[in-house]
Amino acid sequence: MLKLVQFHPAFGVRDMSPFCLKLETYLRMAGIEHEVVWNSNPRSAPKGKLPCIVDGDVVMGDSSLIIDYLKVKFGDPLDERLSAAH
Ligand SMILES: N[C@@H](CCC(=O)N[C@@H](CS)C(=O)NCC(=O)O)C(=O)O
Repeated sequence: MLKLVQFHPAFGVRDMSPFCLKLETYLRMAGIEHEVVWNSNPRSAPKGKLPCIVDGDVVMGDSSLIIDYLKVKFGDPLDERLSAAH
């Protein structure tokens, strides 16, 4: 199963990083099955920052690049019905 690596929850917030929060929210809204892995050491991530994902042999950082990758792999259930006008 796809793993989302992100910081631990803190101060009642799921993740203090807006990038982690964005990506986890995307995964949940898009209905992509995933497992969250808590990690407080971003140095272990490919770009030295979190979030990152581990999807089989693919290890990828940067929330925007990850969402692009997820759209190619799983389709775009949130925005696929939108046109340039809507
Ligand atoms: N462009 C990246 C930014 C990720 C990022 O800046 N993550 C921060 C937390 S908000 C981080 O891991 N910082 C650790 C550090 O710089 O040591 C993304 O969209 O995922």
